[in-house]
Amino acid sequence: MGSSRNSQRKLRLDPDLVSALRDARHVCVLTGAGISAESGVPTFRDAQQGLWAKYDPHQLATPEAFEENPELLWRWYRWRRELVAEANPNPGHLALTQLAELVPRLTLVTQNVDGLHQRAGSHDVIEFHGNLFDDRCHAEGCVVVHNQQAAVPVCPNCGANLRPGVVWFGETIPENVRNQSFAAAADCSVFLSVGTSSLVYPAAGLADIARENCAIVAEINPNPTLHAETYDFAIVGNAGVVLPKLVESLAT
Ligand code: BJW
Repeated sequence: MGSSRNSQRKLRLDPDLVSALRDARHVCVLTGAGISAESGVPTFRDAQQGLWAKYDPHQLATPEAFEENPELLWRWYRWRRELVAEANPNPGHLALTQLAELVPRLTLVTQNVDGLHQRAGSHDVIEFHGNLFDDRCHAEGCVVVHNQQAAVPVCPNCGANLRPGVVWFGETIPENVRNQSFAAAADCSVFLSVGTSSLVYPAAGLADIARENCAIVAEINPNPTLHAETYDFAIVGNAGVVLPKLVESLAT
């Protein structure tokens, strides 16, 4: 694991980040698919497995793809539901629950739809891109509980196709979710960007909001992103290793 504070502060990285966290009034954490990688959930931009290797997730995760071939999308999402149901939270998820106990305030915003933060014990998680296990009416947007086994389930209220309760490309982030996340990024004193490629907006813009409001921004990722140079810290390593170490340093 290595790390680098912008410009000259390379060698004093971790102690500086630990003391920033120690002094923090409000920590905002944005997580992406990388934090669940160590639970065995493939990241969004990894090569997909098996049957799905031939599909580009960018092309599948759109309302247009669903409207063109809802059965294909349901097969993709059912496969992912099964995969996530068999996965367990890892030390990265668990460390964030501990971090929440060690700082005055922590807001956890996740782009992940897998629910692993909640299963690890995190509370009030803001699910920026929805939840894999919700079913929503594609026409009206309401979440529906049902026990249909059909290849493409339908809304019991209006007969439109049901779809997974996630946010696809070209769809807007629910207003309350967006507002809460933007407010937390603007208010926090430390912002941690964990396991995300920071390619997808508006989530990727949260770190910029934090920086514009004078927060210390740190990235944790084994592969530094294009944004890393502009952040205060870029810790190169797996979330499941770095986050427990950060928490351990903070607690001692
Ligand atoms: C590890 C690790 C380990 C590995 N430890 N790390 C402004 C500029 C440009 C474009 C836009 C813009 N505003 C809006 C857009 C359009 C679009 C967009 O951003 N496109 C870009 C691709 C350019 N955004 C939208 O459409 C959004 N809607 C919107 O903005 O509405 C207003 C609007 C509408 C229309 C036009 C314009 C504006 C909605 C975005 C919805 C994204 N949805 C998805 C799918 C969810 C459902 C599903 O799961 O199927 O969300 S896409 C996918 O990407 C998923 C993820 O949450 C999201 C982010 O991916 P993430 O988490 O970063 O994963 P990866 O795989 O990319 O990266 C993993 C990282 O982990 C890597 O860096 C690894 O190195 C790292 N890693 N092991 C730590 N052990």
